Amino acid sequence: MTSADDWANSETLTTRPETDLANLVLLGGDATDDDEIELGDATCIGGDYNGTGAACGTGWSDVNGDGAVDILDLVMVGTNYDLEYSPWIP
Ligand SMILES: [Ca+2]
Ligand SMILES: [Ca+2]
Repeated sequence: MTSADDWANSETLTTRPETDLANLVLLGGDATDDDEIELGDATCIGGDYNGTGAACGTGWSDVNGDGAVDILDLVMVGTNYDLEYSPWIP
């Protein structure tokens, strides 16, 4: 429960502090978690096709995280094939 006293020492912020974000790397289709989208990723996904996800080294075959290993995961590999990273640029 709040009261007027709870806000007695409050102050409205007119500016917000800036926050530096770490570099983000977004890789769609890197099932093997080696920062490269290549044949091994497609092989991993193919090996668990119609499954719910399986380890591929330190990666995971369900690359889009929807709980199913299917064509959508392979599409991610195909879309980003031969890429090494995909830096996020705000
Ligand atoms: Ca990979
Ligand atoms: Ca999936």
